[in-house]
Amino acid sequence: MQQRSFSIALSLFLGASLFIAACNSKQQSQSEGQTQTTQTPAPAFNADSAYQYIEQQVAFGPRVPNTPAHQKAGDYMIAKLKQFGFEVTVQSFVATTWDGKKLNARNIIGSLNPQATKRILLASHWDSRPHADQDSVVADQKKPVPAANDGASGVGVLLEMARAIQQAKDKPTVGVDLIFFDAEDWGNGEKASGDTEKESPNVDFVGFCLGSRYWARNPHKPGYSAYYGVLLDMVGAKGATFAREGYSVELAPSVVTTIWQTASQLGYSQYFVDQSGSAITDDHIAPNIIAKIPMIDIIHTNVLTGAFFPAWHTDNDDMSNIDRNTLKAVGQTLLQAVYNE
Ligand code: AHN
Ligand code: ZN
Repeated sequence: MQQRSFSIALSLFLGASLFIAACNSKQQSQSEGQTQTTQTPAPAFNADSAYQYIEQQVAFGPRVPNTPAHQKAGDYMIAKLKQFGFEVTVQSFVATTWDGKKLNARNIIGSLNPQATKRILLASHWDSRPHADQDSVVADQKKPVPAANDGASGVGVLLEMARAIQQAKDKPTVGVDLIFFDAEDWGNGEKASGDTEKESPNVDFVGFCLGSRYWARNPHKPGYSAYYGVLLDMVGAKGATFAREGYSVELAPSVVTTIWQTASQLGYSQYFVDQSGSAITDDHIAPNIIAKIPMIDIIHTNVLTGAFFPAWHTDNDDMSNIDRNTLKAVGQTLLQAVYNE
């Protein structure tokens, strides 16, 4: 009798332990003196799908503010976020450029688990640069940039993450905010490079990053904060290399470590290289400096020269630059990082 109640107690105990372990897969378990962490596997990131989302943006034409292509692409992104079950906030504002133009701009925000207090912010700019001023063909320098990599790639990766999460059986426990910043790329390249050398990091750099500066000063929800943030910029080119960007290391070192470690665990170290890169003025600066959110920039630079990809700010930044393997490395790494929290 005593034996029997003991075994009932034992099986109840074992059953309860198994149940608790099953409920919390992120729990640390002690076995033979070793601490092991098991993690919720992230859903698969579909690179074909991400590629299509980039293709569709590019098909609208260059998404230069104050043009119909820009309007249509923004509407498309809003519709996709809603389709994937994200709560959408559109932040409309007028941005004044360094050359005195007024741009009708929209920051587009998609939120998952809007009530969760612990949040991860993932961002990319969605506008196209109005002038391909780096093009070697002088006649093309006045054309707008197709911006497949410098613009659409980050948005495509984030939209595919949204789709993958919606399809997944297991959902992330953290809140996730996808922010598509507008009016990033109207900057004056020459002045901006001098500017960033002078003061480091400088929120008031000439002309770039108007959308992220607006958002950091006027967050879409009062008192908004995030546990950390990741910006994607030029994340679609074949053989892309992401060195640890300088301001990211300075302002959010632990986030850099987390993301590079996650990439390494997934076997993507040929993309997320173990190397320090230069400091780049981008949409992560204002969130860090103004909104006090530790945010890093995953940005493709050449490991030897530090230059951006060859078609940067040229008429050649079209779909021929986009490689599904790069999209997969970035998207799967970020999905896993989200599911690790
Ligand atoms: C500068 O050239 C100072 N920053 C690069 C920001 C950028 C432009 N990212 C994409 N296009
Ligand atoms: Zn650009």
